[in-house]
Amino acid sequence: MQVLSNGVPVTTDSENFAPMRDSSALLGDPDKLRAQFEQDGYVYLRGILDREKVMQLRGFYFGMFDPAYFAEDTSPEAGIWSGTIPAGQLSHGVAGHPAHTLVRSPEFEQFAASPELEQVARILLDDDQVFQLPRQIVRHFNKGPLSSRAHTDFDYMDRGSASIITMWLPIGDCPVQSGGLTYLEGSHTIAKDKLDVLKTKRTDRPNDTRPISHDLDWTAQQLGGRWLYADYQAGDVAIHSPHLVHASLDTQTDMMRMSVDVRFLPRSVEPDPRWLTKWSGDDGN
Ligand SMILES: O=C(O)CCC(=O)C(=O)O
Repeated sequence: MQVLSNGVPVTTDSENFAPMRDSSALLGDPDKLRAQFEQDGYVYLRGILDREKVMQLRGFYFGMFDPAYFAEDTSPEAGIWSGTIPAGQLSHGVAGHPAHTLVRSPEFEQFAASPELEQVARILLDDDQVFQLPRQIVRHFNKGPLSSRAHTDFDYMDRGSASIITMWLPIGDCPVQSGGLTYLEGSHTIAKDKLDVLKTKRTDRPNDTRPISHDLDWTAQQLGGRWLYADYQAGDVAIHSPHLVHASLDTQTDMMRMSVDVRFLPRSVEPDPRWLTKWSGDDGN
């Protein structure tokens, strides 16, 4: 099956598309893990969260939808799309939509407070006092030509400190064909003005100055580097620098992609005020 992002094919030969480095073995060696993060702009840690807890959150979320959204004889936890959007289903993340409800639920709060996440944040930020931003985003895609465009996080949070890390958590298994996160190798060291000049050149969102492009091949041709992928499993975490260019891939399976991103920063630095309130799909940020 071809790999796509926003309906545009992504070249997958080994010169353009490569697996992420798995840094799980460095978990017991904080200095080496931090050095790897600084070198690559990301670390990919497999199975650091309890799979059962992750799958329970998936089941809790999909359990809030109309059963017509799911294929017959499948559980909400499996998250298998029926191929139809039930009448009356609200836009993603607006008040009343399950994603909006989820991020305000005790179930989610407990999940986001998993000590494994804070422990890794302390290592990567090299600080014992870390803080999780309250604006935590739930993403969910059924099959279709839609995914996150190439961007850096700092373009969405540039009214605060850049001493911040993002954790991307697949809530369920997410092989490449289900549309997970992809990183542009080595892009965290590229100067901002080199990224900024690309933003108007090839974009399906001419009125939004934040994304670089919806075309991942074109982005890699301009900046160099391969797109890095993973066949994520529930319990894995991919963590990136706010300067690393990343995007996501289209969901081409009936199994829906659900993920959460949470962000940590040292308590001593100034957060972007837009990230201090709960996320809503229509908050414009
Ligand atoms: O999950 C996605 O599609 C994009 C997530 C993202 O860009 C992020 O976590 O920074």
